[in-house]
Amino acid sequence: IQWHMQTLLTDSGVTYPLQVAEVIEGDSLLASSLWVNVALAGVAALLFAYMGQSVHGERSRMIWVVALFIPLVSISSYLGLLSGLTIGTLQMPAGHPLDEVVSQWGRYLTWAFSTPLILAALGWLARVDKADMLAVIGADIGMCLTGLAAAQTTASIELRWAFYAVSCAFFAVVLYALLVTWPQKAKAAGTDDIFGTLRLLTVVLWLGYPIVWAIGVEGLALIESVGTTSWLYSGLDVLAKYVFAFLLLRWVANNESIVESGGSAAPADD
Ligand code: RET
Repeated sequence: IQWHMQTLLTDSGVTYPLQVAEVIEGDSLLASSLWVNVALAGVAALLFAYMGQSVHGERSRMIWVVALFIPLVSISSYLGLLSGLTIGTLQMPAGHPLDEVVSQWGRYLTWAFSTPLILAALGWLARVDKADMLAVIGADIGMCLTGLAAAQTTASIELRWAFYAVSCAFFAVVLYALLVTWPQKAKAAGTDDIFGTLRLLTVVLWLGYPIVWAIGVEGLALIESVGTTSWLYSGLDVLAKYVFAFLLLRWVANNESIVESGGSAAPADD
């Protein structure tokens, strides 16, 4: 792949999506990390569509709709990467361990769509109010977009890590809500059991993403292979998206009365 990239770049100076797509095809580790998710997201979408047939209440259906969109966004995201449309090569600034990096920037872009879906589902489950939801989803989108900026910045190594730090600050807002404020609301809503499980899954898996960024090709490049970096993200995605959404939907389908009634708390604000 290194050699292939080199020829592409010296020949034209620019890499076009078509050429990048050829590179992906030539790197079976990278290609498999992407195709696996297209396949699993397809299975998940069909399964969730089927599971949704047994859900009738409005709040339950809202959760079901966002859960179904999670694999659909994922298929689009991975096809973007596979087609070369959302992958590019970047010349790294001085101080970066690698000269040239294959950046899967489409990942960061589509996280701005997929992660709000996950948080919306958790927020509705815990019956948080609209202001809480807005703050957390706003911070989450900020995290994804500044993560995208960190990956695409080539002006200097310091600026790359500055964006990384801002992204972490946004992430801290999300973690605070998931660990501190939302659990109390879930308790009042009577959904604290499943919320606790999903929160643990989410917090542990989401922490994996900034770690992969930091040790992977875009960060310190302790892992120098783009295929391995990509597999780590893909593995996290499988658990944080399809397994997460499956557990959520199965619970909602079996406990619709709790979701609709709002537990022992005062009536919801909406
Ligand atoms: C980045 C790098 C900059 C610092 C931080 C990050 C966090 C990313 C996270 C991503 C979660 C993605 C999920 C996708 C599912 O579709 C952008 C890697 C904090 C938490 C769950």
